[in-house]
Amino acid sequence: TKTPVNVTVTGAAGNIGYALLFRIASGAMLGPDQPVRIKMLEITPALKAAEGTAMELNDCAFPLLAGIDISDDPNVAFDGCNFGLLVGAMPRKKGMERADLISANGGIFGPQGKAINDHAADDVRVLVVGNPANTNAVIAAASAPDVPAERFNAMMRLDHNRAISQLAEKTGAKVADIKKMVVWGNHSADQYPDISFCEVEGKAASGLVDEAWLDEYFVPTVAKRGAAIIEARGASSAASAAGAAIDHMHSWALGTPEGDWTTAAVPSRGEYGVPEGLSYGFPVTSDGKEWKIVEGLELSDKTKKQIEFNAKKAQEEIDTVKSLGIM
Ligand code: NAX
Repeated sequence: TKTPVNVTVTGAAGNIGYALLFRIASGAMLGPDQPVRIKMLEITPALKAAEGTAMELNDCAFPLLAGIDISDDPNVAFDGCNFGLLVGAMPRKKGMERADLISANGGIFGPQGKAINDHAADDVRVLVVGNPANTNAVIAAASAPDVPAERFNAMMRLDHNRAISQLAEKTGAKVADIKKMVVWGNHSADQYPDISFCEVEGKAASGLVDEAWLDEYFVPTVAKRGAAIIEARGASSAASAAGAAIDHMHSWALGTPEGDWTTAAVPSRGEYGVPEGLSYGFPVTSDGKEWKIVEGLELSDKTKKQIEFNAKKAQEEIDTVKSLGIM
């Protein structure tokens, strides 16, 4: 049997945490033969709730669960970390300016990045889920100079999955028969779900749906899905966000299938004109070790324009971070 790996989950007592931890422990994330030790990080007032979740995890008697640690100290929670899921973040409160939100989250993701730098395993891989996820990933990576920046991802997989689900519904195809979806950009209303390269049961998706449906329904429905879930459920996406985090780590650790790709926000090296250093949603493949951005795709003028617009917005957020002295 394999030796257990350490999986750190921040915000472990929150909504996404509650949907995420049980699937990590069940083997859904890293496979049915990989034992895991879960390390939960929470703020001090939420430690008791985290203990309750740990009790339930133990009560599931998961054969792959090798142990649980709970801490309010990032240096402890990231000690030996192989996989980090950074879910806990400061939510936007009424009357809060964007700069206030970024600065509050800088105070969380900066120190967590440093703790990862100083205590995590050499092979650590990090997925940032807490919003603004792309910017928080850049902040965490900047605070971890000894860890290669590409080990810090931000989550675009929920947007990717939402896009697949919408296209499946429209075309009557099974989700498993939809390949090469991509959502360019950052996890915000400015993202661009793009079916240009998509195949549905081996046929080009662009021939199956019309331009008006794409512009007027598909793109806004995917981009604003989070708000629609809140409206319907009275609470924000939790199980679907956790599911996307599981999918992201699964693809990264175990590889993407031949003939397909997925979407992950990874540091740009200037691909498709996206400014270097942004954490940006690209089409990517994984060999089980690292992501590779799919290069050489021929972009339509519309896609180019959307990528450029989104990159400008993402860059503005990073400029705010810099002007606040967070990095
Ligand atoms: P909750 O408010 O239910 O849970 C957040 C948890 O994080 C709380 O238990 C809180 O105590 C903890 N926390 C706060 N600061 C912390 C710190 N410094 N260290 C450790 N833990 C800390 O939110 P939840 O619904 O779980 O959402 C978590 C984050 O995911 C939010 O930022 C949310 O905006 C973001 N989302 C990101 C998505 C994406 O696609 N990237 C989609 C879903 C979700 O909206």
